[in-house]
Amino acid sequence: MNAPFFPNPTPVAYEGPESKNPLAFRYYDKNRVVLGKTMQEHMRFAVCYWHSFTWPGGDPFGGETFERPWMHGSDPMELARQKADVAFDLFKILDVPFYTFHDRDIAPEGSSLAESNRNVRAIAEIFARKQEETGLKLLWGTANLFSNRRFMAGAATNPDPDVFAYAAGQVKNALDVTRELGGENYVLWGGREGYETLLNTNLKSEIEQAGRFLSMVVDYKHRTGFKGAILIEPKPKEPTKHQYDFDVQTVYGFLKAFGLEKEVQVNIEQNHAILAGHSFEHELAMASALGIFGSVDLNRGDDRLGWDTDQFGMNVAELTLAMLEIIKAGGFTTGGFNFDAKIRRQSLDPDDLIVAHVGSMDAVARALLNAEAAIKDGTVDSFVKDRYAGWRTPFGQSILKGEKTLEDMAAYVEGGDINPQPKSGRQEYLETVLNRFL
Ligand code: XLS
Ligand code: NI
Ligand code: NI
Repeated sequence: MNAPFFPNPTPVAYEGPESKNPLAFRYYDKNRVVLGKTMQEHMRFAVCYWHSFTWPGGDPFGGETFERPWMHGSDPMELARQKADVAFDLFKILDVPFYTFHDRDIAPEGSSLAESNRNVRAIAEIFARKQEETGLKLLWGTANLFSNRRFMAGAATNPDPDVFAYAAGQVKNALDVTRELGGENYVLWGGREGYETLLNTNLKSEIEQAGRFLSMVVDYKHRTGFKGAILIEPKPKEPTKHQYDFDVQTVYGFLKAFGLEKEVQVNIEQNHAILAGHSFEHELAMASALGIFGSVDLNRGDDRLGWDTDQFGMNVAELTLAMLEIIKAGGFTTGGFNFDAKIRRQSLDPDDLIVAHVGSMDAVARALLNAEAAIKDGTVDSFVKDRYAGWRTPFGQSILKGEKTLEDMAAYVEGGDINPQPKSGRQEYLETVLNRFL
């Protein structure tokens, strides 16, 4: 590479809401304290390697549009090193605390698993040095178990146990590298863990295999002393017609079936939520209710398209609802907001990468401020609290504790001549209240 890709790799500054500079923050002021934590601590932003540095701008009808310098050359390891330099420049410009990657994003696949794993290690050593120099941290690592044709019929859920073993060997290396780089989580997204037709599929066997695979990962995590969280990323479909990790509630059922519900949490993605027919905030609230909220892949799907468009999250109203759920869940612990988002294939300029991240970071910061105002106002919270007050009485509590039978309920109502009167749910009123803070 001759000229540097980003000619001026200095951090983007906060200029305040009046600024019209697209290369400045208007709301994201990382040291500003909101609800007891700085914005940086709330958000824990991460930039992903795959969309920003590995994807060339192709779609199913056309190839590369970006023509990035690190994607063209004869020595793939040299290109991987160039890519790492550009990536760390962007991390610096955006002043984010974290980044994320798949093994195949950072280093080329070799002719054997051993060679591929060595390539990943070699680049990870560069990362270790760069982390040391910059203070940047790894939010999570993961293994790409979906691009290579060997995984076309699944990784853990493949009909061939050798493919299961291959995937396991790849995950072992990715987990090792993630641990050595101090990664705070490890993610498993099962893009090929599903089926195209039941005519060639033994569903029972595949679910069993997926449970075994995840149990092996958890067991290895404990034996190697990996302190991070193991996260499953739900998605209902794409690339497979049906994916087993359909949504948060389905993943919880799967974890329960294999006794892993205390071991594994979820990484929730907006676009996956809407593909499952849910809202973003539904998936967040469900994860929180089930005690498995882990992290977020921040992006935005198109409501009218049935696939993952992975656009940058810019919808402040939607992000406010999401932020309210995240705060109710206690906020992130090991997780964070990972930009699983890509610029459109017409957004060719290096600046487009910066502007997209900055714009979305600002949208989230604004959402946090809106959520803070709604929480401080307290109207919505106290409405919900009052609505469920009956369940906090000794009577409500005794039902929940399992101290009452069906006959007790019948005797209570008939004996006491109980005739409950419906109360308004007041949805439009609550929506109007919330609009005051948007
Ligand atoms: C694809 C997923 C993927 C995961 C990581 O739809 O979002 O990018 O986040 O494998
Ligand atoms: Ni994702
Ligand atoms: Ni996705």
